[in-house]
Amino acid sequence: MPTDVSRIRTIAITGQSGVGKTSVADALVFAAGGNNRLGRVDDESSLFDTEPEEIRRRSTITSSLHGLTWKKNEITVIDTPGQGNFVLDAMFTLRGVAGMLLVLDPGSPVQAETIKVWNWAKEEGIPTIAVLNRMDRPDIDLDSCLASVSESLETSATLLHLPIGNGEEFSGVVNLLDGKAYTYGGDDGSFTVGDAPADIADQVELAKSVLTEAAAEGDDEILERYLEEGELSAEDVAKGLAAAISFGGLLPVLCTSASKNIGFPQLLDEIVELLPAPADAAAAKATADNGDEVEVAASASDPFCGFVFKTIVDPHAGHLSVVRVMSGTISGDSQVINAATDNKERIGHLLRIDGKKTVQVDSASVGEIVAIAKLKATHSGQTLADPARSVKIRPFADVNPAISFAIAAKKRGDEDKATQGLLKLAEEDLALHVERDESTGEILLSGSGQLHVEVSCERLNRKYGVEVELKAPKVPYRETIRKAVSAHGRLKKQTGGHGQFADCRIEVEPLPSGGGFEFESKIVGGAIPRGFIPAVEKGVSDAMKSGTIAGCQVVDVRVRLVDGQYHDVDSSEMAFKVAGSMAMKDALGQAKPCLLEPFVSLQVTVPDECMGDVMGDLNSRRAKVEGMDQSGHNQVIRAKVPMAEVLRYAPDLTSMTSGRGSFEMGFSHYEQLPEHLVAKAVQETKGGAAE
Ligand SMILES: Nc1nc2c(ncn2[C@@H]2O[C@H](COP(=O)(O)OP(=O)(O)O)[C@@H](O)[C@H]2O)c(=O)[nH]1
Ligand SMILES: [Mg+2]
Repeated sequence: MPTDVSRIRTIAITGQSGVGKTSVADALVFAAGGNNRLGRVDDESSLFDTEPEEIRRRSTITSSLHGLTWKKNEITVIDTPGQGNFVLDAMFTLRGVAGMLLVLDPGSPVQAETIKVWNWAKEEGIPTIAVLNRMDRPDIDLDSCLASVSESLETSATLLHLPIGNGEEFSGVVNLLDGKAYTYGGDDGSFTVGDAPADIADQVELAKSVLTEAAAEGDDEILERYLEEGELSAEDVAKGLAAAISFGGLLPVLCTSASKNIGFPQLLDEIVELLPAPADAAAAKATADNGDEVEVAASASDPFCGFVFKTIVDPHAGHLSVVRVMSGTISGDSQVINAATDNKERIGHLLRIDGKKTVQVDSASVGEIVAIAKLKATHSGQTLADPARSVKIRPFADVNPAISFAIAAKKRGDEDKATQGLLKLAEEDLALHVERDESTGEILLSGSGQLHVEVSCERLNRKYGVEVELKAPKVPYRETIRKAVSAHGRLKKQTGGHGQFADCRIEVEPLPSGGGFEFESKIVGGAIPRGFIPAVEKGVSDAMKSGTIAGCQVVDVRVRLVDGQYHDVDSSEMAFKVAGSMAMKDALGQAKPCLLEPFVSLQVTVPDECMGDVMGDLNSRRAKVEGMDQSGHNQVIRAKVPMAEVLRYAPDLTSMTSGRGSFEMGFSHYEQLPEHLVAKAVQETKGGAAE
């Protein structure tokens, strides 16, 4: 039986670290009868935190999915990481869902990661319900908690359910919309439904009027009615609420305690009530084959289109592409097109993912999330489509890594295995980048922070059996010259039979920055036969691979071959290559060589109050600040900074701004390295990595 599309809900559970997201996810599955005991992160029985790296840290690292059925609705919940190093995974997850549960902790102030996910959800137009979890904490001041959430998230955080009992006494909730009280006896999840306790009647009235007013503000027509009549029908309240939630003007707040197992059936009811079925979600932006911007409506009768928002690579189970069906239906044993590459892909098994388990399904319809096994040429962020309508859903935005390390395999000869394993991890983890730096020859592993890169190495070892060490990457210094010179290279060897002879004279001069390498021949009258001239050029460029100061690539040089000699028998391409190389080495020695260092363009976004610290710090890093712009409560600083000074910028910015700053960085240009830093750079370059 295909699922009724109005009964599908797909929900990302987000929020900063430690608020109880994973515990809430487990409690939802338990409340729906999807698990016969309540999974708990603390005793390693969570259905969501199952990877050894997560269990060891008691902290989610990658998103994980589980399906559940609630009153005939098929709900998929996706638990996401909240820790700053991993929170980007929540951003990708939001492209797979139609609703979000933002988990908050009444005892800990809103941090940067919560603000980030909230803003992402608003950008994506994903309606959100907040869950105030950990309501069993002692001494909760609910009013100031809601006020501070409202201020931090620039919305109106409004109770939809009022808690019964404070702290240890927290024992249930009153639904302000229908006035019913849900009271729990113990922590087995059982509850009774009745009237609100008399001693909180005033509180209920007050909270109800706050809610009504907030709902009225969601819709102009309803607001008018409210102002005229002073009250609203239940229907109007529901309509106003839905409108206010849809644009983020109101954040409805429910109360739970995951450890006491209170409030989850009521939360499930509200998920169904307030969060949209994917078929009600806004049409997705896409590009047609001819480049036109089009929209893909969540329609069951249109051809199939699916967005791959997650990839799972398991050394045993293989490659799973997790797809949100954007339109139509997909069935096993069918054929689709990868719209990003135009490759055909054969669909074999379709799977539903429940934590670590998978269950085979026959088909998936619009709005559902389904995993497709063994699509080797399809990656996260790509679109699969019916060949009849090949459209590309807006891909993921590129992620700029914040920190890079050079890796070295602990066991010699394991380099290749390490690189292959890391590339597989990067398929699952879009914030992880693996590349070879051509100028230093190092394999660079880049990610969102040191912890992210370290955890990735742990996973590499566990999943692919390779141990690697992390080192600060070498700065790719270069060399150039500052003076025009003439130089000479001559090879003359007589060994037994026929010998080796070549002779060349060159003139070498500096080119402006970015000029690269130019070579021209001024040979006239056949002083060197034409056929040998490319060999001279090859010799010259070989010599430039290793400069005289630190052995770095030499750049920004023009070389003219002006004269030479050859011998009918003893000259060869090899001999001229050697002579060219000798001439260039001679030139580099005399031409006042110097070291060049790479600069990056850096754009830092920080709250106004952190501006002074961040600017002072940038100055100490030899930054050249180019400008500052105001953006809301933030300042955006643009600067050019030596790469050597910002190899570890991410953790420093995090600590200067308590996690509220962010930055983007990209290569800019090369400049001469100041004299007083040359010795250190030479030592780092010649004697292994920095530090
Ligand atoms: N007291 C209390 N502790 C909770 C509650 N929910 C979760 N925790 C605990 O908070 C810690 C972090 O929970 P977890 O679900 O991993 O948080 P996450 O980082 O947001 O996923 C764990 O030790 C949980 O047992 C709650 O409602 N009350
Ligand atoms: Mg978690």
